[in-house]
Amino acid sequence: MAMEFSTSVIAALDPAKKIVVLTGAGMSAESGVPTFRGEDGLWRRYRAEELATPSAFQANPTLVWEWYDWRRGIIGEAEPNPGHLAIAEMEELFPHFSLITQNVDGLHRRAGNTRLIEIHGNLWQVRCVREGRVHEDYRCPLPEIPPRCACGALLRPHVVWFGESLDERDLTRAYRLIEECDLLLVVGTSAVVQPVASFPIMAKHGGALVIEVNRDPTPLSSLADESIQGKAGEILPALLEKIKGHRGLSYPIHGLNLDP
Ligand code: BJW
Repeated sequence: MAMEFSTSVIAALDPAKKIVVLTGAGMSAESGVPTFRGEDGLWRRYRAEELATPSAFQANPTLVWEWYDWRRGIIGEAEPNPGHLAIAEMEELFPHFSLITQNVDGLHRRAGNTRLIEIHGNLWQVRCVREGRVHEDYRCPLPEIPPRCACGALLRPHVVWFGESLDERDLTRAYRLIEECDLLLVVGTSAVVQPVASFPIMAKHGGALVIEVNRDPTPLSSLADESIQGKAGEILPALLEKIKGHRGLSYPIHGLNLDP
């Protein structure tokens, strides 16, 4: 059965508009990547303060790295799902498109998105705690836990832990995109972790339309202009098809305006 969307949702996806997509862990759930909160969430089985904080790493880098190595194993096997692919296609279709993801799994990049900010970092990057140098490391499992830099110091995952500041450049870029956007599409996030949880509120203050796609209701659901309940891997491809059908070939694809 064809999925129905309100006319305001379709109208909001005008190709001339500035669109920002903001994603969270629910985006990758259908790729088999565990979310954090909720029934099957990671925080149900592990204590965040024991694993995703600088003090946890200081106290027990081996434990923290074992957890990250396990997650890298799951993510390494995962493939972008139809929701990721739909968002990658949106980047092709909309000239003013940006993606901000809280996900560290790299699946948006693998799906083909290039105009993206990985605001909580990337699990496939490691950082020397002494020199601050970042490099990619796709080995899985890691041959040595905890891994070490050539300088002898510990390497850590290049992700943002609780109590740590987000990268200032990324945050500045994200704030600007949020302030300037006409539409914010928020997908698969529980919208509780700051500062990202404030982005939809900021977007609304700036006059943007906020549309949420989530399997379950969240604190954002009542604030959003539209809250579409369902799985990202089903809603986003359907939404994309609807937009393409509604607009015909009027999108400026790859710089070519195909309007008759
Ligand atoms: C589906 C689906 C399907 C499922 N389809 N949907 C102000 C007030 C209070 C506290 C703070 C504050 N400012 C800062 C803080 C402290 C803290 C914070 O926010 N705490 C709150 C929890 C209260 N924030 C920070 O520490 C941040 N730093 C900071 O602000 O620095 C300045 C500062 C520091 C200290 C004090 C004051 C200022 C840093 C936050 C870093 C978050 N890091 C993590 C780990 C990253 C690395 C890793 O992966 O290991 O990031 S925590 C974890 O949560 C991860 C995620 O990116 C993040 C958000 O989770 P997300 O993506 O929303 O996932 P879930 O699981 O929560 O939700 C999944 C959703 O999907 C659900 O809604 C499902 O329904 C849905 N779903 N299947 C569609 N198929």
